[in-house]
Amino acid sequence: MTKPVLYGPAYSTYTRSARLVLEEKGVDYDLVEVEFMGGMPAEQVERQPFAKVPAFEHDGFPLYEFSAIGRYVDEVFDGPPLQPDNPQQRARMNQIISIVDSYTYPCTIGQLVWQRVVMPMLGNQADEAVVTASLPQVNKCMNVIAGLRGDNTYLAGANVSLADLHLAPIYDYFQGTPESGAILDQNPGMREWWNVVSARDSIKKTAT
Ligand SMILES: N[C@@H](CCC(=O)N[C@@H](CS)C(=O)NCC(=O)O)C(=O)O
Repeated sequence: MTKPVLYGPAYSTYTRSARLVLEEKGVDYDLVEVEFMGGMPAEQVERQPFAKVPAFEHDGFPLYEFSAIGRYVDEVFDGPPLQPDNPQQRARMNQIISIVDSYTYPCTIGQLVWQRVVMPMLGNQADEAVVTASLPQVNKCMNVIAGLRGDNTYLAGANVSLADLHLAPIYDYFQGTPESGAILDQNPGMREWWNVVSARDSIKKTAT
């Protein structure tokens, strides 16, 4: 088998999630940096027609969408399984992945982190109205995910799964915002989860 290639910038949460999967599986891969702040480069739009990162290729097989990449890597490569065998735990993992895609990423990264981290980096001021508007939904997402995790070590059981690797890069940016403290005080389960997840080598190796 040839070495897989991942196209995307290390700072992107979805790219980092795919890297986390590859690292957890112990797969050797190449990361081709794609800078999109000035507009998505044409060659990336050829790989990903919706003009997003990441894109992935393995053995001549091109693939995009993190959920598909994560499952493919888990199923094709040796290494510890990242999807539970138990149908209920697997359903919980899939449910959390869907919650992260549909509800958590848009308010947490698209609104809060974008205004607090990206806008100042680009020399712009944060739009405080967008920050304020994002907080109830961010709080709801953290609350719902903490509730679904319950007493488990990881989000879908005793072992790390694709759900943890999907949320971790988003959470990592989120915890750097001043607004995270009050939200996490209300949802201590998320801090407990992060203490376990952030100790993993994959997280340390992919930190930017
Ligand atoms: N559904 C896509 C979402 C990927 C995504 O939203 N990536 C962000 C970066 S983390 C992106 O490409 N943003 C660029 C833009 O929207 O212009 C996936 O699962 O791969």
